[in-house]
Amino acid sequence: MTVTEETTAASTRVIGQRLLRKEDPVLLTGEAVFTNDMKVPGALYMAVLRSPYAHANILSVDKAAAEAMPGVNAVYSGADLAELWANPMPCAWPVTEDMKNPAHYPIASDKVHYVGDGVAVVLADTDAIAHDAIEAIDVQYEALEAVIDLEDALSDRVVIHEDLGTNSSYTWPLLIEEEEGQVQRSLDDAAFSVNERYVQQRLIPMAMEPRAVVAVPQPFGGDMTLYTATQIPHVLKVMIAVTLGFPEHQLRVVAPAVGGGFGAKLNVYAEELLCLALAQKHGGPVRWNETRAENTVATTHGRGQIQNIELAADADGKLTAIRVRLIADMGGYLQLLTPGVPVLGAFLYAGVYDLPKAYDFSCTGVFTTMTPTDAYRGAGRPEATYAIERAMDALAREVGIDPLELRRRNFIATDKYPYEAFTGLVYDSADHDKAAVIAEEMVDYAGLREKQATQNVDGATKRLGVGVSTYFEMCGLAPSRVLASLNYSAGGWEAATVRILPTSKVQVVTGTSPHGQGHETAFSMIVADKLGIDPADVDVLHSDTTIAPLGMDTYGSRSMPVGGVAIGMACDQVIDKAKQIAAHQMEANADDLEFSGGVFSVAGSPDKEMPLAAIAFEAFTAHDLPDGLEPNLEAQVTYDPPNFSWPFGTHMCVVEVDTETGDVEVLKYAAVDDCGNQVNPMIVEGQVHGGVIQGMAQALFEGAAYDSHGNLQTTTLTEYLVPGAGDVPPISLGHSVTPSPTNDLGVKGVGEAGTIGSTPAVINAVVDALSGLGVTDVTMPASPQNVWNAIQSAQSNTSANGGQQ
Ligand code: MCN
Repeated sequence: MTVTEETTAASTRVIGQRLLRKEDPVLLTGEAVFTNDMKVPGALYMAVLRSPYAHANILSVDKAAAEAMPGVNAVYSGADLAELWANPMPCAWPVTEDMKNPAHYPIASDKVHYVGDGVAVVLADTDAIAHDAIEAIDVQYEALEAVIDLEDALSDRVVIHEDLGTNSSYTWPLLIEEEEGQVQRSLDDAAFSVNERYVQQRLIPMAMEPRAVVAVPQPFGGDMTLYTATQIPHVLKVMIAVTLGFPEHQLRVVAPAVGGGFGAKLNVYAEELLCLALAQKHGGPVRWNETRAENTVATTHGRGQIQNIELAADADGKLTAIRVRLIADMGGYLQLLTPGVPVLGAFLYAGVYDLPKAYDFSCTGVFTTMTPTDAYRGAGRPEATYAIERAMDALAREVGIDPLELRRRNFIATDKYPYEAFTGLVYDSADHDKAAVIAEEMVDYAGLREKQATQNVDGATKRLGVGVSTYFEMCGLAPSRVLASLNYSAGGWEAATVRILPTSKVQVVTGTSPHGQGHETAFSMIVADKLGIDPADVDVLHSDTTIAPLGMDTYGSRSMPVGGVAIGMACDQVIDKAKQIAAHQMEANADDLEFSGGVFSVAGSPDKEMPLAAIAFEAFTAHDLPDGLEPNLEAQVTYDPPNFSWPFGTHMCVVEVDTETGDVEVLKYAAVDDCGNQVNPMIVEGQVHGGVIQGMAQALFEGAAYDSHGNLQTTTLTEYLVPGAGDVPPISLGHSVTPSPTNDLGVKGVGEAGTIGSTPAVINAVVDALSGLGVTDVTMPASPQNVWNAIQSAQSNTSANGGQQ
């Protein structure tokens, strides 16, 4: 079911239509070329031997048996390759001046810090020989104690990187008070308060395509092409140049078809640097393909936080202060954005609520002996939303009112937008009540509450729960100056070129790098609308640093609000130029020209008109252009957005929990999301749908499990429960449309919204179902076992308290 408002605030010709995705036919017919599909004659296959220990000294690496195997070209230990690295692997987000960042090289030489850390590589004639050969390498280790518990890690009982002297990488505070001491005073004076502890389990991103790399050097001259399954060809190129000292102008990075990334392909990985450096060393192509099991340890994980959140409220339940303390699991090393992920969330722990300047946030990033963490769909923002939305439910129980009513009392009022938040950030536009009303109607909220009162009686074994979550996404990261203030090492701009070819077909070059989102379709629609042409006449070029030399790539739901807006601006510039040519050709004043449906006409002279197609040919022949006008019909824009974009919404989940088995059945799910004007509503719905399932997966199914020795126990899809189509309920989508005032398309991002809204909605529903039994929290994922344990422990607490809950 889809509850619709108009999908765009203004009626336009193409934008707002549900066009089928033009990128799908090649994907559906298997024609798309992924990195590992590439035929590269003469390539050597690389395999990486990975540490079976979470924490150990490397005593020796015996390569002899592997080297002697037929088909093996070379075997290298970390020590053998040490001279190749001009610098350690990059971390682009040093969140504090004194952040501790251990030197991290693509292959470990003397010590390993997680199961999966690379210790040696083989180059061989085939992938199979390379994998056989790594098993013949004999590495002797001195095992050290693993550290997998975040609070244990913080205690420094076992220091993982001895040279740092501590496991704490950094502590990042954000204290905002109207008057000094206000947070503590508000907590002390609160009519109602809650103090909650939540655990964000580690998640393993599971893109359909694991990672893959092919490095192809030119035989002469030193040029190199790196094909890699990445979200960030442009950022990667710069980082490789910096890390390896590789001449940037001789490096081309291409992301061929990429089968999903979800933030985990937003990184600079050891295997990319290894393939490139070894291709250079051997003077021929080197390739690597990650296995699924390898992917579970060698690709970054997501989440991994312990959250402590305190809310203070007045007698009406209105929030007066928030205090948050986080411990964030960095894993064994800092990858590209590891330390910044919880910092990004720091701005969202007040959710969509009108909080006075009484906010005290602090996060400590801590090293453990597990796979490094980094961005995973939402990156810090789902974690923040989870904490505030769970805590709002706890507060509602404390105040004794309905959780939706508590939220309504705290919503930022629509007439306060644009709204300057306590952080100084300006939220662009929102109507929280509208989204909540749509969601309420979709699930019949009032009816459910009545049903719950009759169903959840003493002794009931099938209990009904209703979960609510409201959210802001904070995406389109961001004005470059704001990123600078957060110590982020890159800008937030995006580049676009719009080029009208002589026969009036259009080429668009974008610096975004889609990997499933459908940019080719959506961006074609923007151009079609602006230029009055058919979207089929637009070709969108991307993901190749030679074809699209400028770009900041795809993450943070930025491609539409930054990249798409840049394309719209480039179209406007092309139209301006075309107008000068049209005016010249029609001997009219440019100010008198109107442009509509792809045709310039002279105001008041309906017979005088010139189609864009004719102007394109004039620009090509250059036989009769205005003096001084360059013969092309092309514009390039580099757009640095003036603000983040602030999508928002309300999600509601209805569950029935079996108290005897702990089984959770999702009966209904309603997601109401507002990303401003929707360029392609079908793509938007697909994004929300996928996002909701990913968030629901965190709530109910997925979790990386480590044993006490730091061994990952969920290395296959039988242990790591990625939900299949049959595991998730139908999801009802609704939306409202509140255009962003900061760009002329009125768009906001949507790629992460579903993930952000859904996890707390599901867990709030489970806890709501069981709150009559004294349950206030359930460990994620809310598996039957975890739910059953929560019920048992609540009941034993109840009996220990003499029956009082
Ligand atoms: N869109 C639209 N109208 C809007 C907003 C967006 O039609 N108002 C369309 C866009 O044109 C684009 C799609 O929706 O085709 C998502 O746009 P946007 O919100 O700008 O997000 P990005 O394209 O920047 O994608 C990044 C985002 C993130 S951060 C993750 S993680 C994620 C996601 O997208 N990973 C994905 N969606 C994914 N979808 C797939 N299939 N695979 C992934 O790895």
